[in-house]
Amino acid sequence: MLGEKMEEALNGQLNAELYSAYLYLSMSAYYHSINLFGFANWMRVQWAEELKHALKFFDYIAENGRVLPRPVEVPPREWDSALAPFEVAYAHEQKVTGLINSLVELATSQGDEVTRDFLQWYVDEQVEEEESASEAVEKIKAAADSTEELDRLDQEFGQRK
Ligand code: OFO
Repeated sequence: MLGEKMEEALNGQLNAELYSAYLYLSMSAYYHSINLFGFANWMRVQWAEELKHALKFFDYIAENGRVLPRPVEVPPREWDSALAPFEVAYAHEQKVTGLINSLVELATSQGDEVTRDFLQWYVDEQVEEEESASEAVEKIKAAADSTEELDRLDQEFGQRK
């Protein structure tokens, strides 16, 4: 059974993962609106990843305590360039890594080894999350000055599954 503090913090993270999903879906909508459909696909795939993260928290909390839904913040809707959402995504993933690390610290301080082990999956996942966002930022920066390069990148991002 989860301690009260741990349950509260995990519910907070469930909410943060749902926000991440909504943020990436909003970014996908933005890219649709500027006809970068491959970029939109990349963000939609990321949305699905975040739902997976959220559901893993949901299942763990439900099995060991109580899921307590709360409102999910509305994400931004507009950005001023093709690069901007990915820069925001990278900064966002760095923030999420910090949130996961805080959960690990809490689990450790509460002597909750089971939750600490459960969180290890997220610790590893965040390394990939940061890497893929930062890689995408670099690729967009390299392609930004040429329409042809941007089109090529749009096709590449369209292949993400
Ligand atoms: Fe759930 O890793 Fe991104 O936010």
